[in-house]
Amino acid sequence: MTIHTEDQLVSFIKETVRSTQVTDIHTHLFAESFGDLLLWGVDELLTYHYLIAETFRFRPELSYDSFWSMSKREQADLIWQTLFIEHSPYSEACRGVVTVLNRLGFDLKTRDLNAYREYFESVSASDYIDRILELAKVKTVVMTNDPFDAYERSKWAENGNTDPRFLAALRIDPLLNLWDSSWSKLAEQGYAVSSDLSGDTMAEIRRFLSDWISRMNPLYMAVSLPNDFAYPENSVRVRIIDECIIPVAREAGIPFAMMIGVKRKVNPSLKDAGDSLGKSDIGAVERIVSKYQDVKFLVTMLSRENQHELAVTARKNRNLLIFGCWWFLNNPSLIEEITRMRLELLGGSIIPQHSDCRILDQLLYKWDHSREIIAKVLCDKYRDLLAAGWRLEEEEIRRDVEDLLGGTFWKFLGKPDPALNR
Ligand code: REL
Ligand code: ZN
Repeated sequence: MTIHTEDQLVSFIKETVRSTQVTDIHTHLFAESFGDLLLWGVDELLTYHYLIAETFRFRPELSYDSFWSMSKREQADLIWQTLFIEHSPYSEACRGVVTVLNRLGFDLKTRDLNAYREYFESVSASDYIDRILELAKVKTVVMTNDPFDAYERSKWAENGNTDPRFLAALRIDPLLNLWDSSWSKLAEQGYAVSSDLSGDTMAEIRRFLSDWISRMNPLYMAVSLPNDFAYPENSVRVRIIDECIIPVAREAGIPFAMMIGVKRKVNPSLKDAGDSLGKSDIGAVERIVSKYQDVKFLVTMLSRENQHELAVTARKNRNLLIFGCWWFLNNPSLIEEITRMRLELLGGSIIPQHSDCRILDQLLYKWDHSREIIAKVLCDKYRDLLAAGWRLEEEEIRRDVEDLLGGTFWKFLGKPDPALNR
């Protein structure tokens, strides 16, 4: 149907963005068969590392050790008291909890955490997964799967993944960032590697990657990289990228995802909450993607300052697909700015957002909040077209939104969206 008025346009876009099912291309969630690796429920929500960092800011007297020696429930109580009762929860991470509780139908007037807890004690993981995916309208969740983690490896050995709504991504941070300590983990798994990369080491790393690709069937291989990531460079990391990651990605026909700009452990006392960010050299991205034009790269960068040049680099290299507003960028003001700029430079050939959820329930807020902004930006873009006399068809807008929320990702992979056959 043709759209004639602005009102019609705005309500159609809002409704379409709200109701379109998403492929969430990067999360830290797991399928039910991974047992307690899947985090869910209000105490997990409250102890999300974003909220831990915010709590310490309001509690100068709180020692790190005393916080870490508390039980999860005690930590959650303290965070609730600090961030939700003694202050108003308007930071994005706090607002997220409010959105989730609201979407689950809790009475927010009572602010009674124990009453909210009761619900989670009565529901099974399996029912809760169904409920959240349905409410969040997320059809496919891409996990982050770490073959260096012994506990996760045991889960792959026991059951693996049997839920088609969850798909794997092979995460290889230790291989590229911590070779000095990770080579022995490969050796323990039976790969003939040595710390100085001599002998069969490179071939054995390739064998390790191929074995895990066969076991997990990942959609891509992924790594987070520090803000001083350089390419090319005379380093173990770059040798492993050139001699192992690239050939294996090419052979398996899967992209290499680079998440660039993290500074790990700037405050180790905060544990997961202690990571930060820094500006990176876009030249490194330019050089690697243009050197390997037959390999696909998914790239996200953590610093706001890198976003414009990353979008321009994508214009020059069709084997580069940029994705998401990662971590410290996942705030309404920045999502809006970045999404607007990307659509202006790249049209729909982007993945505007991923959730990065660590806790299942967060799918509700991360996607609700992002959808609102994506819809707002799209309204402006289509409004400009309407004003310039372009004929707008509902079907075409629906197609474009489906692409932004997953279709572009599947086309880039060269695979049909598996959710279409479920
Ligand atoms: O995948 C990553 O490296 C990051 O997204 C995580 O390490 C980070 O802690 C995450 O919670 C950010 O949202
Ligand atoms: Zn992540």
